[in-house]
Order: sequence, then C-alpha cells, then structure tokens
Amino acid sequence: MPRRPNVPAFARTARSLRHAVAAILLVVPLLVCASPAAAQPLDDGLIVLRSQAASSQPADCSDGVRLDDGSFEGGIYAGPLPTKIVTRFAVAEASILDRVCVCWRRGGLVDGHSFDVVVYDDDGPGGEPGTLLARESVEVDDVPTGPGSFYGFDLSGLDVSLPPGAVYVGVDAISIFESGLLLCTDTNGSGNAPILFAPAGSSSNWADVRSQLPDLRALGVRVTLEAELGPGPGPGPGACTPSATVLCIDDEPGDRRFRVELEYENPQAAGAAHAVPLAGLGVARGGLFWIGNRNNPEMLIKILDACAAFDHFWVFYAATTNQGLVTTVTDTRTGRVWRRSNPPGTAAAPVQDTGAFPCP
Ligand SMILES: [Ca+2]
Repeated sequence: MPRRPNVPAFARTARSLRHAVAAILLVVPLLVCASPAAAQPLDDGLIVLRSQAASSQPADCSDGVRLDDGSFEGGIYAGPLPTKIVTRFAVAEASILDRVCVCWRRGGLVDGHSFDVVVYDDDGPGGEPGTLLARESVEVDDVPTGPGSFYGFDLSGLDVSLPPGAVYVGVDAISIFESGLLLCTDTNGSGNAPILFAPAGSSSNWADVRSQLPDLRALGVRVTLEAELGPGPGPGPGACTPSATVLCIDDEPGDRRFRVELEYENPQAAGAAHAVPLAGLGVARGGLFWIGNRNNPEMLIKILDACAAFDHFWVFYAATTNQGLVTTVTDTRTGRVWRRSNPPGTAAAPVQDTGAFPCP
C-alpha cells in the first residue's frame, strides 16, 4: 500500500496563484525533451517556506539534512519517459534512515500522484548510485496550486541501514504526462551535490542533470537520519556460547542473550541439530538449523523484541519437516526456558508465541 505523508507543510508566496498560471504556460512548450529522458527547469520566482505548526516530525525534514537554501525558485519535470532523479547526501556515520521529505509543486490540473522514494548506496561505477537500499511506494494528493509543498514520509519502519560515506535519495518516477507535478528546485543556493537522473526502471544509465541545467543547485529532497546504535555492552555473565549446535541470538547488539537449541528424532537417528547463525549476513534476530544435510535447512527461528508495545519477547519459528523436534530457548539473563515440541512423523506447525519471555 502506498504510504501517505505525515503532516504536510505548506510553502506559499503572495504571488503563488499568478505564478502557478505562469508555470502551466511555461511547462507546456517545453514538453519535447531529449531522449531517453530529459529534465527541464521552471523558473518563476522565490518561494518562501512557511511550515505548519511545530511537530516532532516536521513534514519538511527541517530537522534533517538538506542541500537547499530553504527557498525553491523552480520545479523540474521529465519527459517523454518517466524518469527517476536523485541527489547525493553525505553520511558521516552509520545511520538509520528515518524520513524522506519531498517538495512538490503543481504544474497543471492534476493535484496528486503516486511515486516511489528511492535510496541508493554510492557504490555504483564512479561513485554513481549502485545498490538499491530502499524503495517505498508513497502518494501525495491535494497538492495546492502555487509554489510548492513538502510532504514527509516516515520510512523508519523499513529499518534501512545507511553505510558511512554517501547515499543517493530521490524519486522514481517523475513524468509531466502522468502527474503534472513538478519536483521543487533550488537554483540560487550554494548546494553542489551531484544530481543524477535515469530512465525509470533502469538500474544504470545515470546522467548528470547539470549537464542540461547548470543553474540547478539542489532538489526539494531532504532526509532525516538517526545514528545507528554502536556495539552493545557485550555478552553478559552466563551469555550464550555459540557452537555447532547452539544458536545465539542477541537482544542488544553483541550480548548473546538467547540460547537456542534443537533436538530431533527420526526413524534413522536422533540428536542435536546444527545451528546456522545469520548475523554475518546482517540478520541478527534469527537463525537456521539443519539436520543430517547442511544443504537442507529444516528450521528458521527468530526472537523479536516486542517489549515496547507488548512487554514480551516473541519467539517464532517455522520448520519444514515432519521429524520429531524439541526446541529450547533460554534467556540467559533470567534463566527462563521456553520449549516447544513436535511429535515424530507429524508435519511441524508454525509457532508464533507472543508471550515467550517477559521483558526486560
Ligand atoms: Ca533558493
């Protein structure tokens, strides 16, 4: 489902209505653009931002990272093909993506559209956008006639880790033919971060917007980042010790709080299943077990911290087997033990225990 924006903040000028009419007239003659996709400016004077009432999460990301000078002199559109456009943000330290805010202005009769917020690592050729870190479908509507409005999108639920260095953030796709909306542009600020565009759906073929629009200084795109938590205090007394048959799962990073063991029984054998930690793959909350053949994973198990909302840790697992199983999870901090079993010869049912361990 597309994500709707949180509190929109409006930007207006006293001459907004007159400028909006001028915008329509200016846009239409410029629709024929270079192939495969091209960006064009729209210049119709100074925009003065005026945010709505103060919020802990301002829709214009004024508490975040911005490359613009706070005023947007124009808008950018693309044609004839839908186009994605991104700009580069420096990331000083490992961070979590919190929000992305995008400024749109209405260039025609349509007052809303759906698009994707996209975030790329800068690991492409020559520092171009490479790995896609996040893509979220969002929508805006009731974009007012006039200079432009910011719309903020909370992406913290995606849990996107941003590596130190730089990332590209922008929208996919913009097309005057589809939306009639223009992405706000700053043409008189001091921003000089790279701004690149590419045909929608393309994973490469990035081109420098400034090769066509040398006056463009920044897009109406801002981000809010949160510093990623560093390593935790380390394993506590009695913490889980990983082994071939013991899977350790963290509560706080590195604390190895939960010990997970799986015993199995089938007509040929019985014993302890083999643990496969996934932390090295960036999956800290769960792991796998195999029995007899490491190419045949039998169980995925995870322990989720739902303390904030439900005051419990959750233990969920799915086992794709009919072998007999005894699953044991130990909270090494409290000594509490959680156990579930599956009879031999019975297809294992999934387990979703939302009361497995009390917090903290
Ligand atoms: Ca400006």
